Amino acid sequence: MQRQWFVGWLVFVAMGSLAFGSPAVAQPHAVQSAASAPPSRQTAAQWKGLAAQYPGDEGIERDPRVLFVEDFETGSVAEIGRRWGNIRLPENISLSDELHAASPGVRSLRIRDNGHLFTHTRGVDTMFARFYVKFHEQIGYIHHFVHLVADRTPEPWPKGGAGETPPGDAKFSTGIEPTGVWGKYPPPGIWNFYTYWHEMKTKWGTVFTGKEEPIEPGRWYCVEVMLRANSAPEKADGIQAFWVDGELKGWFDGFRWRTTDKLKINSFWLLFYNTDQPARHNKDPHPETRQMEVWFDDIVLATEYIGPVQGRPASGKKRATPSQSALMTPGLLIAEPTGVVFSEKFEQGPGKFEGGEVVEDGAGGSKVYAFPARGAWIWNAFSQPVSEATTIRFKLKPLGQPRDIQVLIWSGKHSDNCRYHIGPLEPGKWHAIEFRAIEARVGWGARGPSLEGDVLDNFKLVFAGGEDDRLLLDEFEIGQ
Ligand SMILES: [Ca+2]
Ligand SMILES: [Ca+2]
Repeated sequence: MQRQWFVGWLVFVAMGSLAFGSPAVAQPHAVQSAASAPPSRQTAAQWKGLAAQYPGDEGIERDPRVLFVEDFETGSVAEIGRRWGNIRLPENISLSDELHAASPGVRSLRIRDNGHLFTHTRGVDTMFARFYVKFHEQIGYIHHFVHLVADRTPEPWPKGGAGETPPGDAKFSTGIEPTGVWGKYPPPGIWNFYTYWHEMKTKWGTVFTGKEEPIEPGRWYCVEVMLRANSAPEKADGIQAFWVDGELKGWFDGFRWRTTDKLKINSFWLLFYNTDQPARHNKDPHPETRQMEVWFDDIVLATEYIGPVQGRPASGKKRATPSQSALMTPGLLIAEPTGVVFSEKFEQGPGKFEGGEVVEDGAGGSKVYAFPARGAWIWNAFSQPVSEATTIRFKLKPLGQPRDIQVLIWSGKHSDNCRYHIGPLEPGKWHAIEFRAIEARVGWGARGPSLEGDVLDNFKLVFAGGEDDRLLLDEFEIGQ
């Protein structure tokens, strides 16, 4: 049973065109640091950093406080993308011999125009992210930049969510970004945080500006971010802070980032995202002369302050053993289903499904379930306590123009429907849908309480559409 489920997962991953090239390899086993007093702005200004213990960063990847290391010294861009787990626009990403003065290696990463690398670490309550960065001398204003993310239900790819306040048990994130402050500073501007969490007051995230020092284009900087979760769901003692070249430049505290300590910081997004919007917002007089290029190097993610590279490697030029995404270790970030507890393929009829009819799909003679906009549902055919692992998976093929496809699951606990919205699906094609039951939430926008801790004993699929529009459903499964 377990094996069957796992094979199904691999097939799903392949269908999603993901670049998981290497088999799962366990990360070096890391231990949580002993609990210590919450840091303050005063104590943080005195931190020396764990990089001081590893001249030239040599061996830093073996420190139990270190979550992830990338020095861009090993492998091609494609191989780097595979070990991170997700890469966007690799054709814009290259290896470069531009180096910062303390660089212990010979290569950095260059991104032009748009692109990203996205990865996961084991979930932590405090994440530090140190990276070296240089902007092109003719850089323009940048739309979005490097992010740290806490995501309860991580996927290999970064999720959207712009303009949406995330539920307090699902997600929070912060970006360290250059901003022009509406044209007050020349490009790329000054560093600030661009932050999303459940208590943010504005639709489009909240900005936190530290010491207002314009970033010089063409010069390397060592930037480090700390994102520290609140210590208990009811406490507003979360922090975010940033350092530039080892000096504390921004400190913001008093955040109740999350409403459950099951939500951990677990994702790092090396993002370079550009549109023409920031040039307009900052009234850039010469956007056409801009060169949107950035270099990155010597990234270390850890549970304690890292600090800039100190000294030289004892062995001369060093090369770190590259880290890889924690998502490649099944069950490390979120419990995985160990078996299929319910399955319906419609080969013997509709089973307990109602609202539609069994038809031949045509392809391979498989039978599938066709239903109109009012929906298809299954009641009391299973009864599963909803845990982190509870996963619902099925395939859908729209005929006509079904819109607003969504799942409704009645919650006895909340006396309301929990919803999960399925994005627009291209008609005439089969699509693999998979989500965690805890992602289903009360409310039209599915931003209310989660189905977590409830019982899954019914399921309904509905959509908006005309009289002749149909959805085809097949291979419905619940994993637990
Ligand atoms: Ca390097
Ligand atoms: Ca079938």
